Amino acid sequence: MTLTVCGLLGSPFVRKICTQLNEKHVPYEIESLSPFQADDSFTKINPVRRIPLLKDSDEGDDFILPDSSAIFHYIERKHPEPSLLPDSNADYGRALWLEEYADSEMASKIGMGVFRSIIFPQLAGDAPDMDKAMHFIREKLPPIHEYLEGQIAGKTWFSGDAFGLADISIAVQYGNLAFTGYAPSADRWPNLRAFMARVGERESFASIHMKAARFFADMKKIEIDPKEGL
Ligand SMILES: N[C@@H](CCC(=O)N[C@@H](CS)C(=O)NCC(=O)O)C(=O)O
Repeated sequence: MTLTVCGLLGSPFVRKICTQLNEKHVPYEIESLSPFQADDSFTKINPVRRIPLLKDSDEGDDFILPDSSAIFHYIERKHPEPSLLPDSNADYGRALWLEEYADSEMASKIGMGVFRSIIFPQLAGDAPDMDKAMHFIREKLPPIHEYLEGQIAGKTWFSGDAFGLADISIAVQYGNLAFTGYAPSADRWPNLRAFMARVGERESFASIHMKAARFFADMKKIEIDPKEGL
């Protein structure tokens, strides 16, 4: 049995799957695949041309699954222990909602707004677009931090008693913010920052996050005056 996660480690969706597999101690391989450079065969596998993809040798060469949500639930079914889905119906529902919130709202504001503005120009040898990134940090991200601060207040994990789907989906998005040098203010959103510190202590998350961080280590980062309370 060989599982292969295809994509780039800079993608939060790829690291979501790596973190899940690490939690379960399921061995896997990583195959580098850039959605921006892949040939036409990629469109046949995933018509929206996004990473990650998952290959599973048990299912034959034709089985290549797109989308981190489809992949996550496929892996939960194939390797149920330890479960990363909550037991109670309410917590299960909440975990699905928070996954969706992270994958859509957070990814669009963090990924498209901040990460791409800082990292993509530098990959091409250009200066980062600090103005665009700061616009998103000032105007678009505070409501996200505020909502999540309320959701995690008084709790260890976002949904249920154990680390799982919601926590991973949210943490990998904040991971991409960390690559740009920005983290939400600990004074303004203390519970959120404490959550990120807890996740950062987990080997499953930290090992793959640190591996990805090495790609961005030498790049210019965002610097914010703490007085701004961002
Ligand atoms: N809903 C998808 C989103 C995946 C996604 O947006 N991946 C990004 C990389 S972080 C991508 O492949 N982008 C390619 C593009 O925008 O052309 C999932 O959960 O896998």
